[in-house]
Amino acid sequence: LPRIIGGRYGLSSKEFTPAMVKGVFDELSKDTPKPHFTVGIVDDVTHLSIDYDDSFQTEPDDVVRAVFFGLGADGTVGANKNSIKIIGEETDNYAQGYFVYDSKKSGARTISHLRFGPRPIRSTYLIRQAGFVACHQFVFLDRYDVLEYAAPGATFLLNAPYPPDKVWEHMPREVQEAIIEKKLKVFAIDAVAVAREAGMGNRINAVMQTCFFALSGVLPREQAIEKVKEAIKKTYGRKGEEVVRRNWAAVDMTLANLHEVPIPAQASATRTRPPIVPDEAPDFVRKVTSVMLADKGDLLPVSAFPVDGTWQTGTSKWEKRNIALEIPIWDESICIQCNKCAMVCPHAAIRAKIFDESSVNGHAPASFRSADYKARDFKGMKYVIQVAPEDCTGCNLCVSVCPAKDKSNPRHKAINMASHLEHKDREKANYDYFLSLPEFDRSKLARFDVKGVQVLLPLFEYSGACAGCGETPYIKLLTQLFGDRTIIANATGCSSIYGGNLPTTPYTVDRHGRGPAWANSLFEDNAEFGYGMRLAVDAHAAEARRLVTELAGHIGDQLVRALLENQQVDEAGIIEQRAAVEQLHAKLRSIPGPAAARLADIADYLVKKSVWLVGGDGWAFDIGYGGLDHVLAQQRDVNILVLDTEVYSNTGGQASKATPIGAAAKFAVSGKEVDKKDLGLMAMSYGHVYVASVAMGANDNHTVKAFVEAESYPGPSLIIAYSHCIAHGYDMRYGADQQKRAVESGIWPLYRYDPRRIEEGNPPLVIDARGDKIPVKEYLRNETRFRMVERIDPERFHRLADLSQACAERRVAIYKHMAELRMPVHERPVEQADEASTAEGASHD
Ligand SMILES: Cc1ncc(C[n+]2csc(CCOP(=O)(O)OP(=O)(O)O)c2C)c(N)n1
Ligand code: SF4
Ligand code: SF4
Repeated sequence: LPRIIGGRYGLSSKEFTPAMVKGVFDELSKDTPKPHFTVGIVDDVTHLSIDYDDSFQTEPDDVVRAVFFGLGADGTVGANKNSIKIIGEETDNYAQGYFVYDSKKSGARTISHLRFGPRPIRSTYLIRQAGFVACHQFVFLDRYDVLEYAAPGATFLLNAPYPPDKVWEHMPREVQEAIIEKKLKVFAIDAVAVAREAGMGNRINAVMQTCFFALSGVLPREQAIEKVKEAIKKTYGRKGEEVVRRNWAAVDMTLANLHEVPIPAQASATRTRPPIVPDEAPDFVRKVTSVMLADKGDLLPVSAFPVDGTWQTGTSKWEKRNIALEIPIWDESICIQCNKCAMVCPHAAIRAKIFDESSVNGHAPASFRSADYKARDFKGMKYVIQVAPEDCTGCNLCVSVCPAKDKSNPRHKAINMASHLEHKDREKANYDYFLSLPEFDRSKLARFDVKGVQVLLPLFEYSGACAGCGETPYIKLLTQLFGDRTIIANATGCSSIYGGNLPTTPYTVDRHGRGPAWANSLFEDNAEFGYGMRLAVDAHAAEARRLVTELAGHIGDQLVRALLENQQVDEAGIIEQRAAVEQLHAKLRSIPGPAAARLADIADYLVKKSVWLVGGDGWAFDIGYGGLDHVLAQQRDVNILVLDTEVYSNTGGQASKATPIGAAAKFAVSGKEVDKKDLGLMAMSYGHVYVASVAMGANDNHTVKAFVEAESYPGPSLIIAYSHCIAHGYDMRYGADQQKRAVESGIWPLYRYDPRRIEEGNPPLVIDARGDKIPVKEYLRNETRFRMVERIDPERFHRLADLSQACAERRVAIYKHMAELRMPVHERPVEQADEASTAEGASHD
């Protein structure tokens, strides 16, 4: 009988190469092959994986192989796709491209693998040995073994922020040695300088693409340049002539700035590549995370992974991406200490702290600056704004919202962007010192405004969201306000990707090792998922309260009263409750029996939890709407945060029911005809739901107020948060300005509907912005998603813009009317989390 042997390959999207195929055949030809095998993973637990000779290759010599390291959203992948098209269409070559992205939303690493050859290309795996390697970001030389892809004698193209005669000395020693050993030809260009001179900002794709064609010789130079320009016109034509003209200018300036780097016979650098993570990183981070960060995760053996599938949080702090070309530098003499910069930063990379000078250790770096704190509370304290230079993405948002200017030079603000290269080391020392300063004592928080809450420790930091992201500042705020009591059910979308990312996780813990709990189920079931979390929390809390009463004789009346009567309405109450729970734990250790053991397990539920259901508009308005509506129709204390980017951002910008009228999006390319659904108004129709519409960039204090009110409301709350997004098509540094325009034009209302006001005899709806200050067109014209429609069909644009104006006016009129309505007072049907309601809650199925 033939022997049948089963094997698995490509596990977790891993590579399956000719070397592995040969390994399989070699295994089969053994006298006693393994009865089952895996190939491509190192399985040191079941020992079923087979060995193979990784250096075995079958690729023919006449195939041109090129590998490009780029930064997500820097245009490298797009340019390479264009190159494939050009070569595929303009030469007799066959072309192939594979694009490998890491898990960051953008602003992270991409590797493009391009093959060109005279015969159809059937190599369905990535390139290992390339004749051309390009590194579009100099910092990558410190982080990745870029030249591992270079075949002997290959050409290496490097974007370097140095003149050609200085490039060599700035390379780490390992890179110099690899260049010499492999006899590489090295070419360098300061592509950012060229792009900026051409008016392209930091977009270097056209420059680097031109270099590739000039060096690779796959097409005659003149013809290649002509084709690159044609491709630019095709790609960017819709964005306007100016964009095309600037790209062309960048192409024309490129070759004069491309230089061959002379290679000495010996490596001269004393600097070696820095360790991926520092020695003080936790064991797991050093042994597992760092391997993934170095792009060698596929080499991790099975035994490296936790058996129960849990994954460490608080690891993004070990991933120093250093992707900013410029970072904000603080001028304490101008700062008015408003904390707006810290509030808006998508990456928690600029922070505020107030501290008592007498309590610090006195080892401040000479460059560390602080100022006297200007406020009635905390008199005599010091204040500091500090950037995390290695985590900042250089998005510029903080600088653009900073209101403080030097009167004699209004271009100089209290924070100003300056070269990362020049300031990194100094600011890194300052930031390390900043982190060592004591955290603000939460129990002392008296003011719930931006100035007050931005000194609280964020428990969501350095995420892989896009530079300038409009979603993440809301999540960061959430963790600052509600700290480790936060429990988040996250719908699939951008927020589940940057929130639950690998290799590092941005949700983190405080100095007690406590942080938010977070989980993602699906796109479509998040409201139900989070509702289930609430029911579970309530059931545990009710059981804990029952056991406290049952064991009252052992625990003591005073502590029992403290535990059961504390309403935990503010931070001081929460802190008192935590202390009481600590005392309870101490008592329980000496109380025998299963009831005490059970109470010890669940006692932490006696501290109030804050349950949040978080997701995008695609989830809340469309795919998860049924569940969301169901949860709103209950009476449980859940808080819903909709990060409204008005499209499905995570999957490339498909229209949702939140997409506004006139916007071009996928599935609505010529401009959406119908206005966005008014989810807030629908939720208000229930009467018992707290509803707020916020836009942090337009009114940040309003956002804080809405979050605090929503959380304190003991029933369902819904916050719809305007989140600017790269899908809207403008430079994200202006995100806050654009939010302001949205509010001032009536496109985006600011309001708070609080059913508690009904009981006070007041209208429940309060409008917090007028919405008739500027015409809607003034808002629309700043975003490509609307302008595209104007370019293609001006008449349609004007029609849709007029409709949009009418819709905005209608919305404002409805809200104004509602804001005058006093409702009959009735008892609020909100249930508390007692045992009866838990039993009833559990029967909702
Ligand atoms: C049922 C289902 N359909 C489609 C997807 C693919 N998908 C994942 S995230 C996403 C878009 C999320 O958009 P949105 O809720 O607006 O959040 P954003 O990414 O904009 O933050 C889609 C379509 C999915 N995961 N599940
Ligand atoms: S530039 Fe952007 S990422 Fe950097 S500190 Fe400012 S807001 Fe944060
Ligand atoms: S936004 Fe400007 S003025 Fe306000 S705290 Fe930041 S640096 Fe100071």
